[in-house]
Amino acid sequence: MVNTQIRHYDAIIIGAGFSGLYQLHLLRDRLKLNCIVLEKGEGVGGTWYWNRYPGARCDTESHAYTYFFSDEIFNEWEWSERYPGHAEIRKYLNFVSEKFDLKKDISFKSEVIKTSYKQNDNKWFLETSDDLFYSSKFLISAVGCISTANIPKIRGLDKFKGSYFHTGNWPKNDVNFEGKIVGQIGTGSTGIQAVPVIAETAKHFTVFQRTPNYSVPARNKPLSKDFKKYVKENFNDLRKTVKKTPNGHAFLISETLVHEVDEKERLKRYENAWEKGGLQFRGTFKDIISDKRANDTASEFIKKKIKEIVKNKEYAQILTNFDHPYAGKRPPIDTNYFETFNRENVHLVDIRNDPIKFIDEYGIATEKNYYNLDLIVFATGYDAMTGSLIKLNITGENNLKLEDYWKEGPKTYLGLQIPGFPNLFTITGPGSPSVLTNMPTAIEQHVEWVTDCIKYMIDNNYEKICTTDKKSQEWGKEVNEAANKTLLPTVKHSWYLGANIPGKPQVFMPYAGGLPVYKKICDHVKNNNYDGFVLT
Ligand code: N01
Repeated sequence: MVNTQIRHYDAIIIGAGFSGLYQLHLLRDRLKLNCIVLEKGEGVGGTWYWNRYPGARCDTESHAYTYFFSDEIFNEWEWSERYPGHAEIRKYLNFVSEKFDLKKDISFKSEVIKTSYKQNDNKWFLETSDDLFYSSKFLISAVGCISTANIPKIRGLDKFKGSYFHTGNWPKNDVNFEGKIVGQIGTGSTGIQAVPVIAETAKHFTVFQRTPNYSVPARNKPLSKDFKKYVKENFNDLRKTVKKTPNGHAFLISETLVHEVDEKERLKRYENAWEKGGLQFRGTFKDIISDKRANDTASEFIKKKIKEIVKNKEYAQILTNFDHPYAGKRPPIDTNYFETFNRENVHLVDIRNDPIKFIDEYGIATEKNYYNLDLIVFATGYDAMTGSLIKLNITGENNLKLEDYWKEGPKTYLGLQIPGFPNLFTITGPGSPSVLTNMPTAIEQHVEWVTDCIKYMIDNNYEKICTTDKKSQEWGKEVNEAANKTLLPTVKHSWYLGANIPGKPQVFMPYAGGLPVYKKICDHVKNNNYDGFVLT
């Protein structure tokens, strides 16, 4: 029987990943609000609860992919590898949850299916998949930016007799590839991590690539005792660094422009960065992301490296036939990705030249060939940034549906609030730096801003906060201007633009001006009585 009793809270938080956990801690333990987190999964972790695919690991180095708000957590936790794997991140978030006794206020297996604002009550009403009803004054979405998996609509997939999985909804019990003929569609950051691991046990493995992707070696390794000691002893400096770099990482971006050094010096710097590995390759020169000529030098360097690694000339050509600048899409890092194409059991198909036509009971048909398969891996990305918010089925003031309001692309002020949706805050929402940064750093800034804002409202007896259409239009212009100073909007198929989802409006979604600039803007708004928001 459906229990229609409504459970009331001061604040409801949706999602128990990095954002939701920290938001719960601050609202409950600092502001003493009565809160609950509604979480679809059976445990904490957010994106890392679902991303358990082979090779799933964070691209941010572990000493930066962490909460910085608590010295205690930082001192008590120790990462084991240069880049944390998915299981270790879940362990970390469980450790944090236990430390602050968070789980008692999280309702697991509660997917929010309907969210409506009732004007007369100035309250949000929510309905969950477990047939429960909730209401609250404040609603905080902490649903993540890349959590709505996208399986492309390929004709015949429903007829396929083997198994298929999307990397972002990976089964909890490991998938066994041994002796299997496997196909993988998609070679983004995820696909590039999965390929080398799947190839180790699959009998035969076909990778279907549409767009080649630049990748730089991750050079993952277990952390030495000395490095762990260094991290503990330099916590304050690391915290300062992640807060002052544009991407929120613990590495600095060079101040040197590509053409300020001669070719010999340039190659030396790229070579060092390649050997060191990791996302910091893009920080080798200041203008890699902003100047096409500078970018070409990085692109050529990576191309040459790939051609040196991949022995099969045809594959090397397919893997380097780039149509976009390096780091114009989110740049992946890898462990033996290109080397994997030297294995005898691995085959590469260029589906730009030989597109997939359909899937049937036994495999994938391209225009020119047919591939028998036992198992298909979809590493095909996400309906990023807006998908998970729209899925909450949100109705705001005057029965305004979020889906309709965002028909031509997301409109927000600072990526924090949407006009017409009062008292709803969106952690790392579209229009904020989010996916262009190390996520936990961006998350901490947002969660703290939202907490300060709610505190200000309580202290000053305000009941309602909402931004305006005008403000969201102005912010939209700033987001575009910041993007246009980079090469990012020149990439036509990027998920930053929503171009990976057929029919999705194409608007550059994240704020590319860097975290410190963004934080300064948010602080200015806060210090001026939340200028740009209407408080009543
Ligand atoms: O998804 P993607 P992802 N037919 O959208 C292809 C984060 N992340 O899951 O490029 C054939 O980047 C598509 O081809 P194309 C990170 O922010 C973080 O890899 O559109 N192919 C592409 O190759 C990342 O950017 C970590 O031509 C199709 C691939 O599928 C974000 O998640 C680790 C297709 C999708 O690539 C998403 O990465 C991993 C179709 N119909 C990921 N549709 C960390 O370490 C799509 N493709 C934190």
